[in-house]
Amino acid sequence: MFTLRKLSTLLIAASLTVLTTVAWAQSGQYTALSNSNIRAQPTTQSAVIGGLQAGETITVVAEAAGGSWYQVELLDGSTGYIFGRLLQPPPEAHDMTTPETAEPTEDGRSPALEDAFVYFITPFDGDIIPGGQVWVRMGLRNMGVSPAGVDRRFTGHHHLLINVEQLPSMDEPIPADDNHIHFGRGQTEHLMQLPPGEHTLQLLMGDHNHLPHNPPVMSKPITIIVPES
Ligand SMILES: [Cu+2]
Repeated sequence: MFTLRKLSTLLIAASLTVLTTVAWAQSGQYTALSNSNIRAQPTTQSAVIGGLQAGETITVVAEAAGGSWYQVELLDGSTGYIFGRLLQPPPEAHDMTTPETAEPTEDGRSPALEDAFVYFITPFDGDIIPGGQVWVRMGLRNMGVSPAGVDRRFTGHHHLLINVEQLPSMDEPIPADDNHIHFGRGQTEHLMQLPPGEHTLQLLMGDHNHLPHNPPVMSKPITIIVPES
């Protein structure tokens, strides 16, 4: 009995250590990706004790339920829980001792951090969109958005590639036409109308000169379907 009891104590101690570490590594100001309920416990059966609107931020203090929920701090100092996929983590803090302007890499392209990535918040891959009106909402992690013409390190602006079979050259400015849409003012949302059929969408970041970064920051292509009405 002694060994079993000792073992379980050790296991509990070990898992507590892991939980604490994970919580610290990921705590910070998170942003709600959509309107979200705050619950008393980390389960959808639990009472709703508050809410967040899309775009609002909240302090995450720990992970819960194996990482699928976050424990958040409310204004009155109490805590509640939000389902993890509803929250976007804060951009990582990076070393700011180097110059703000990007040192171009040897080929003249702006550097990007290896862990930078761009993704579709909407639509989802495989979405069927009756009527063809598509809200494209563009997400970006570990780099920032700057308008075209603004040379600031680890930033760029979004480009939406629509039905592009062959990716543009990574050594030249991204083309501007009906299939390559630039968001040079730093937009992160775009409403567009697509005809019936299957469409491929992909996101590609470009720097102040519309050049892809090194390494390029691009999303996986997704496919959406607009049914014949
Ligand atoms: Cu551009």
